[in-house]
Order: sequence, then C-alpha cells, then structure tokens
Amino acid sequence: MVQLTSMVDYEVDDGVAVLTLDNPPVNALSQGVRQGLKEGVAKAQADAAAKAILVYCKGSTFIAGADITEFSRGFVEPGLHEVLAAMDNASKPVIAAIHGTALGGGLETALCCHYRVAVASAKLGLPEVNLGLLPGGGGTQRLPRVVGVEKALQMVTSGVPVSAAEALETGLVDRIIEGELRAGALAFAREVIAAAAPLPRIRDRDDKLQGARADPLVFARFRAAIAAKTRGYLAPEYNIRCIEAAVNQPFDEGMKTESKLFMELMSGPQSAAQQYFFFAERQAGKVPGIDRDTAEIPISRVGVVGSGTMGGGIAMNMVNVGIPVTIVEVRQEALDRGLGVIRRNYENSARKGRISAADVEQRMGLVRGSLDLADLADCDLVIEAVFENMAVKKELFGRLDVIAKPGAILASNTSALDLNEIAAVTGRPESVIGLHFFSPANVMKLLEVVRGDRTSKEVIKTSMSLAKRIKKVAVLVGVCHGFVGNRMLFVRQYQAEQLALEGAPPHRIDKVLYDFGFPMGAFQMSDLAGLDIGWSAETSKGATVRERLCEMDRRGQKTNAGFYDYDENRKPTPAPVVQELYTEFAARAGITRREIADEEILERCILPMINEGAKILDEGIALRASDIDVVYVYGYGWPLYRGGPMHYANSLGLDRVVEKLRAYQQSTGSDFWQPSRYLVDLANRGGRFS
Ligand code: T1G
Repeated sequence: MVQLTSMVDYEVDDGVAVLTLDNPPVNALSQGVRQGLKEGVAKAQADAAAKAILVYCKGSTFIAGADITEFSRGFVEPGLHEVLAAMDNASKPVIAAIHGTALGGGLETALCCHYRVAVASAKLGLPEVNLGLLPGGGGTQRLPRVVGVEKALQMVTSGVPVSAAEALETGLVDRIIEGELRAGALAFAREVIAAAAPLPRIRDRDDKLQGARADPLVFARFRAAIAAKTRGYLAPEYNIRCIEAAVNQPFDEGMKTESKLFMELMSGPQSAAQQYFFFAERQAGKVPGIDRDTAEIPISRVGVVGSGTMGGGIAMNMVNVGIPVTIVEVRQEALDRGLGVIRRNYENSARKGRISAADVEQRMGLVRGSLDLADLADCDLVIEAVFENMAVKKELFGRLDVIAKPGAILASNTSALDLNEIAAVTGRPESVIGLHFFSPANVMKLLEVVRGDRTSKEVIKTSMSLAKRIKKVAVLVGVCHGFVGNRMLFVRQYQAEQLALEGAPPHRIDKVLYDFGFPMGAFQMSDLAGLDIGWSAETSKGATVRERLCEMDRRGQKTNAGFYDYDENRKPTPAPVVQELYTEFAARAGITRREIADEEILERCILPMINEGAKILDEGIALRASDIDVVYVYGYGWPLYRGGPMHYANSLGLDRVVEKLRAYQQSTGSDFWQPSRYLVDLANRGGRFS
C-alpha cells in the first residue's frame, strides 16, 4: 500500500487498483483528495498489475462534495475538472463504491467513473443549490444523460438526494451491494474486467436527452412549477439553464456554460450568504462548556400539558421519532379535540403518501390522553404548552414539581415570559428549561432552547440533543422578554405600526417585506397569528388600532378580517377601515401623515432588528451572531439567500448601519434608534458580526 497523499492510499488488490480516501468527517474533495485521486488514476493507468480502478472511502460516507471551507480560501491545484477528466478518460474501468452520501462533487466524481455500486442505505444527490450554487464538476451535463431531464431538473433544483434503490432504478448506480461494500465492489470490478466490455462514458450518452429536444416546453413548465417556492433565489434558475445547455449544446460546450454560470453564482452575495449559513447552522448546536463528557438524561417518555395547537404539534415531534407521549388536558372535550387534530394531521400525511396508514395507527398508539397530571409521574421530560399567562404557568410548575419524578426535566413552551420566575416556584430550578417551539410545531424547524440562570449543563445538553433527535435546529438563548426571535420581531412590528401611522399603507409595508424575501409582511403575519393574543374584551380600551380591530371582531384570518379582509381562499385584500383607523389615530397623536418611500420602509423595519440583535449579543442572550441568523431563517422566514439579519448587516457594512440608525434618531428625535454600544464599538473597529 502506497500513501499518495495524507488523504489517499493506493494498493492493487488482485488486479484492481484501490484508491482509498480518508478525509474525515465527510471525505470532502479537499486539495489532498484531489491530488491523491489525480496521482492514483495516473499510477493505475501505468500499473500493469491494475486492470481496473476502484474509488473507495473510509469513514461514514463516500465523498460528500467539494470542501466548502476551501471556497472562501480560493482554489488550489489540481482543479476538480482536471481530476475528473483523468477519470473520465481512463482506459481502464473506473468503479465508484458508494456508502453514506455521494453528494455534489462526490456524485460528480462517481459520474466520471464508468460504473457505480452502492450499499442499500446510500444517498446520492446534487445539493449545491442549497449553497446558492450549481454542480460545477459536470453534474448538470452528466446527470440528465443518466436519469433524464425531468429527474435531473428536480434533483438539482431541490437538492434532495435520492435513495440507492431509486438510483438503481434510474441507472445512476449499476448494482446494490449486499454485505461488505469493499469486497462486493471488488467482486463487481473483477466481473467488469472479465467482461472486457467497452467503457461506458456518460458524456457519450444522448438517449435520455431526446425527450426534451422533442418537447422544449419541459423547461417552461418546470420553471412555472417551482416559481413560488424558489422566489428570490438565483441558483435554481441557473441550474435549469445548465440542464437546458446539456440538451441544446454539445457536451464540451455545455460544460463551458456550466462553468460560466457556476462562477457567476460563486462570486455573488446569495451563495456567500448560503455558504455562511451552512456553517452557522452547524455552529448553533455547539455550546461552550458542554461536550461529550457532559452527562445526558435519557428521554424515553414525554409528558405534554395542553393539547391545543402547540401541545399537539409538540407531541407529534416526539411520536414521530418513537417517543411515547402522555398529553394532559383539563377538560375531556378539549382533550378529544386535541387528539382528533393529531390523528387528522397524520391521516392527511398518509393521504399525501408521506406515511402509511399503518404508521398512523402506530403513531397514535404512542399517544396517551389524560385529565390527570399525576399520569406524568413517569415522564423523563414534561413540556407545558398552556395559556401564555405567568400566574397560570407558575401554578402549573408548582404542581408538576411535586408530581414529576426526581431528575425529570420541566420545560416551558413560553414564547416570551421570564423562565427564571417560573423556575423559582419549583424545588428543581436546575431542571427547568425553555423549549420554545414555533407554530406549527410539528413543521417549523427551529427550537429556541432557553437556559435559565440555574439550568444545569446536563439539562441543556439533553435538550440540545433531543432537538437533533426530533429533527429540529436548536439555538441556545438566555432569558429576556421575547428571547431572541420575538424580541427582535417586537421592534420590527413596532416600527411597522409607526410607519402605518405616518402614512404608509399596511399592504405597502407588507409588500416591501415580501419583496425583500419574507414569506409575508408584518400585518399579514399578525393576522395569521391572531390580533387577539393577550387581548380581552373586558380590559380592551380601544387604545390602539389593533385593540379597535379586535373590538370590531376583526381578529385576523380566523375571523376573515383583521388588517386585511380575507375571502374563502384566505386571499387578503387591503381593508379601507384600517386606513381610516390609522388616519384617526395619527390625528389624535398629532402625527402628520406623508408619502414614505419603500427604501425608508425597509430600513425602518430591518435596522431596528439588527440593532436589537447587537444588544442581545452584548447582553449574552445569544452565544454568537450566527445563532441569531439561524433563529431568523428557521423561525421567522428571513430569506436564506440573505443569510440572516446579522449577516445582512455585515453585507451593508456596520458603519453604514450605525450611520443610518443615528440619522433616524436625529430625524425622529427618538432614542428608539439609539445604536447599541456593542454595534458602535464593532463598527468603530471596522469589525463584523462573526
Ligand atoms: N465541505 C467541508 N466541510 C463539510 C462538508 C463539505 N462539503 N460537508 C460537511 N462538512 C463538515 C460540517 O461542517 C461538520 O463540521 C461536519 O462536516 C459534519 O457535518 C463542485 C461546488 C454530508 C449530509 O452540500 O449535507 O460539491 O461542524 O454536521 O449531519 O459541484 O454535512 O463537525 O466542524 O452536517 O452527518 C456539495 C454538505 C458541496 C453536502 C452529513 N455538498 N454536507 O451530515 O454531519 S458543493 C454538500 C452535508 C460542491 C461541486 C460543488 C452534510 C452531510 P463540524 P454535519 P451530518
């Protein structure tokens, strides 16, 4: 065995030259791997003992793509194209042995082999679009030649990998290896040698492109089909153009088109934001001072108090990964309603073919309803999702503290209240934590894990890994009003309200935020959540437009009227009564209404969020700026291609952000705009939110 580079070994095993890659954690195509592959193919070509070449990876996965950490550092020779061309032009059969994931440049490497074999659990895909990119190693030219144009379009614009079984079906792999991969792949290689068949090169194939040549409208149809969900993103369109090039241009011309479009994306702000976010998401799970030596509390049974929208969604997350749940309610009809909603949600998923009918029954079998809190005595974790009222929560935690077994974790789904105050009513504040799910809780990826002043490391670690187990992205935050997400949202909503008073119609404010990339604007969001959160008719004084709307029974989408009027399809239409109310309230407040430009609307909605984010960092409520961005992308619909509010601030330039904040402080005379000292310091030092 010869070590070609620190990441690639070479040995001949009974006629087969085996190139073994070992570049943990995911065998990315780092320089050492590229160099090793290049040298390995050349060596095997010249080695009389080698009749075929096998590309095999150690560790948990085949090549999971180019090394993303190299992107910002600039490429070092040999380039990927040079390496892949050597494989494509080899005169001896080259076989890829795939396990784990063959992604991006990894699948492109496999597509330059003459054959691909895989274990049944393998996944194969081109997820570059998730990084704001496209497959730049020939993937957009070779994939459609194997799986056809429509499948290739779907794979490169969704970034979702296919299973080995589907890959076999579509011809992406030639055999599923049962048993040990290396041995099975070697056996396959020897069959190929024995067959002495002509070497099949994907670049020479054309049959799968004919259909699209005969039906060029396939691209227009596909564009229309994905337009809504890819709104604002550049990469999906660029991927489609590359597949079009594969159909309409000779192979080498198509490769040039792919490289040109790849470089355009790579040098653009969207990919920079999405690459940043790739690492931000992975950073969020790391908590200083908590590591593999920190003990974890086993969670095998969960209790949920409250079977409303949030309680039901939270329970589904646990059941989806096989954790049995006991849901406690106060009244039978509320419990029946809650359990009914869970069953209907699962039945809907079954109707859409996402799960089977047997799965529905299996999951419902893990849900136990109860009217007695005492039934939670055997739970390892109890999560409350009751009415958002401090007195109600404190009373409940006092009772749970008595009922729950020693060591059990007591968690609150509060979205804003003081967790320390809740913990203080128990004798186990070290076991109290906030688990702030986002509605719908069984869908939204984000989980704000709220650490109290006394919450133990073990409880924090347990909560962070439970989040991974239920397929959530957890972000650890400290206690303050609204934690990270809602606290920043409050200032945006406040400014949106101010803008509406000063003359900007709510639907225009919403359009500016929608065009910026949010799924909906501030007022539509309020209508969706319900204008009566924390409102009651008894205490209402009609002191705000929102209160007046509630008094008029315009409580949002649920009453088909709020800031907008809604038709039977929930289509919003601006409501003249809202304009009248803002005009009335402005007059009462002595505010002169005026035309407000879109640019000002955007700045006054976004800049306060950035400033609040800086205050949150200054107070240590968030561990790092990128955590705030993860909260906003996964919890509040911040467009991923803008990276998040803190990354966006960096792209604007912090000195410019401070300048703008000060300008608004000047023009409004309000200290609402006072720049955070943390932000000013960073800007003065020419720094960035890291
Ligand atoms: N480059 C560098 N580091 C990577 C990496 C990559 N491609 N993929 C993962 N890592 C690091 C990651 O940061 C983390 O580090 C550790 O590996 C484990 O990752 C020319 C241009 C493979 C499915 O987009 O989807 O090829 O935090 O926590 O949950 O066309 O990682 O431990 O320090 O995610 O088991 C295309 C990206 C690249 C795949 C494993 N490929 N990776 O998931 O572990 S662009 C991708 C993933 C490209 C070519 C183009 C996942 C995974 P740390 P992890 P996991």
